[in-house]
Amino acid sequence: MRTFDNSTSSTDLFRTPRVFQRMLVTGGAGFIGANFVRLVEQEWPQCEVVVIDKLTYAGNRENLAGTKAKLVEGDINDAQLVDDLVGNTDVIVHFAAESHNDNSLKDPSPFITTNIMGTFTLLEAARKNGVYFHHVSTDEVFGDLEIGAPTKFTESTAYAPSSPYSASKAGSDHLVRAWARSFGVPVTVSNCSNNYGPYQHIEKFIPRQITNILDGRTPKLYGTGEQVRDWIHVDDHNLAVLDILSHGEFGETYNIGADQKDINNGEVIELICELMGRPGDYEHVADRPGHDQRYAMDATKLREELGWSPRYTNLREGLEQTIAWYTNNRSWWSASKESVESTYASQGQ
Ligand code: NAD
Ligand code: TDX
Repeated sequence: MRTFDNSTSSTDLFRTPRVFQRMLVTGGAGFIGANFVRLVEQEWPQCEVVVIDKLTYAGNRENLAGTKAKLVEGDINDAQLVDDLVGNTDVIVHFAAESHNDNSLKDPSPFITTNIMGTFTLLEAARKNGVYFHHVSTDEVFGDLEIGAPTKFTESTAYAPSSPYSASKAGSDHLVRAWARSFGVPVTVSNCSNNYGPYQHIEKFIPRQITNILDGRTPKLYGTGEQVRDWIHVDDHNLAVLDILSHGEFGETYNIGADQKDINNGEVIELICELMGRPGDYEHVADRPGHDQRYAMDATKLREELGWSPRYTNLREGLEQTIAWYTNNRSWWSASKESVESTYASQGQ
């Protein structure tokens, strides 16, 4: 069992950074995980990365093409495999999850199995092997805020998840904190707002609209489109995770958000249509049941205690880069477009 020095104050930006030689990334063949693996190679080239990923519909080997990461195809619920991998690493960075709200409304079952049971399996391995565990979570655990209100979620906002997805993530967050308090497992937790950028599955809002336009389809806006999301570029999310890994305080939670001015879904779709030369060309479709109205993250703690700030402060520029990526990587998404859209069509979306 290793011991960890956590004696300095969390406000000490100059605390000796933790340095890792070996890292286990769960869900590293998915959107945020694959971008994270690429970032670790750039920023921490000494670190050997092993990825465990079940390669569900959302995972893709190609997302790791050209990286040095070793991909182990496997389930985070496979206790023996997980224990073997955790016994040979210095840190676990846990991204693996079922991640799409709309899917959780059709069938919550894999959300419970992966997000709750899978996290439990990893925590038990972390406990047994004395390994540091970073848990990647979401702003959705806090429920939603009123549109137009000045309020934001802070780390002490009470949990009030709305969907099976967000409830399963909330459950996993609670497990992580309990394993820290009851068993002394060294953990950190991050809760981030909506990500966008390269390699995001085309079921999600922004890549769905970009690929709709590229594929000659009409972009689809749920309901009135007045819901607000707090968009952050995936690299900014992952840079914050690196900051937490290197000098975050064990047992602490950090909110991650880019402090964008409130922008609703209708305005985002308008912007995408404009940037792609099809201004105003989108349609309203059936709303999401239980649709969360507004998310907004207060990331003051992360900024002040760990010195993080976002690199992408202009959504228009981030979207231009993302549109260019989907335009230049048609083969990455085109094979799945028809089936994603026919599933949505069967739901009136
Ligand atoms: P994603 O769906 O793109 O990727 C998830 C990955 O996990 C896939 O590669 C999938 O194959 C893998 N996976 C699923 N079940 C598994 C299992 N049982 N065992 C092993 N691997 C499994 O998701 P994402 O958008 O990259 O999200 C990653 C994490 O970040 C999730 O925990 C999510 O809750 C969190 N998060 C996402 C966002 C966002 O905007 N996308 C925002 C905040 C937090
Ligand atoms: O076609 C669409 N049209 C539309 O209007 C889709 C797919 C979505 N929407 C709306 C619903 C949401 O208000 O856009 C908003 C964003 O939808 P999603 O991309 O599905 O994201 P969201 O439900 O907000 O959750 C995301 O952010 C938090 C991620 O998928 C989660 O994994 C993360 O935890």
